[in-house]
Amino acid sequence: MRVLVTGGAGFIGANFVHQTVRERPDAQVTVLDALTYAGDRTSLDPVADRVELVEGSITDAPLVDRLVGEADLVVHFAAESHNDNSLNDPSPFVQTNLIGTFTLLEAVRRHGVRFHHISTDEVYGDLPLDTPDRFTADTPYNPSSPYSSTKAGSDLLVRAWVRSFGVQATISNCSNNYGPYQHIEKFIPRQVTNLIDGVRPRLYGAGLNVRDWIHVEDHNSAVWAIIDKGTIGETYLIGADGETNNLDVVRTLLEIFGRDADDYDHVTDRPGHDLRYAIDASRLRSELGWAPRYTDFREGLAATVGWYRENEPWWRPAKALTEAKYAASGQ
Ligand code: NAD
Ligand code: TDX
Repeated sequence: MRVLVTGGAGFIGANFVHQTVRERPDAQVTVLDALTYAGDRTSLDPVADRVELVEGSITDAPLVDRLVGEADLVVHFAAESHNDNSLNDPSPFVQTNLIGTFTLLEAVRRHGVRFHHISTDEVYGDLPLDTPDRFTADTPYNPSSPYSSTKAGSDLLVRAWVRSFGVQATISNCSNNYGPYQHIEKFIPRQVTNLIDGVRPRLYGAGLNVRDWIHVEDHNSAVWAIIDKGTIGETYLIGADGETNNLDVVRTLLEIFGRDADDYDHVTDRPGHDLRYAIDASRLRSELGWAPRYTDFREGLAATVGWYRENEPWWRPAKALTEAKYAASGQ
């Protein structure tokens, strides 16, 4: 099977390519990635002999048309993915997340190629703290940020292309991922690399916002379950019952590093900061028989800390610039 992975040099996409090469010996993988600040070709070094990397944008219609025409399956991870960046400059979010997804949809429509669209739980907006409510596929869309609104728009494009043109597509909306190869602008790797540098972790506001953490390997095994067994046109929510507030994440990291439990700082909050995300993934479990393997969050975090300790050459070049950008926003 010929698989085209967009955004395969980014965090989740690179882990997906590694998992695919490991577990699907028949897969021929091509990655299309623009290698933005968030893409890193070295993330594919361990599988370089099995993967072709094409440097280019999903908004480049002739390139996309050629690559889609050579594929049996497109798995679409490419996106601008960071909320804080979308608040500073929404423009690339509209280009990549909306125009890029449109460009891919037109190509899979022309060539009749199976498409899986990777999206986020943030399309549903946020939930109150301390309620049992969770997102399901029936929750109305209510995105808060330029990032989540462009992801919501991309999901709606996919749904319309399925209904209007019979495109063979599925969608998944996943909760917050953690694991190896995540850009250090994101919450967990930012605090891990701060702690490696002896710097105190930075919590936005009071630190009580809740995220529903899932290990990236579990996200990607769910994506394969949907590709293998999912129903065309359906939306599947992916989550692993990992609700934790940001303060508890920081406290767990401080404990792993042997630091004092109060060794962190509160910084300026994110404007429009979503309070809580929580996923009801019961459909994925019952209909497709999927289950997560990383069920102990502390263990998964400790392994992730180990990865960042052992792979400093991978993240070090981005650290100073990433922190300078945060410092300019008081974060
Ligand atoms: P990332 O920012 O780490 O990687 C994105 C990749 O896309 C990078 O390699 C980048 O170079 C590439 N890219 C950006 N613009 C491109 C363009 N125009 N053409 C081609 N490639 C381009 O993101 P991630 O965290 O790996 O997220 C991957 C996908 O998963 C995104 O669609 C995101 O919305 C979704 N998602 C992420 C999370 C999470 O917790 N990180 C959770 C749920 C869903
Ligand atoms: O330094 C920080 N301090 C802090 O308290 C940073 C960078 C973040 N935070 C908070 C904000 C959030 O409540 O931590 C939480 C997680 O922040 P991010 O890592 O920026 O993730 P989030 O905004 O929740 O979005 C992530 O999950 C959903 C991904 O970046 C998205 O791509 C995905 O769709």
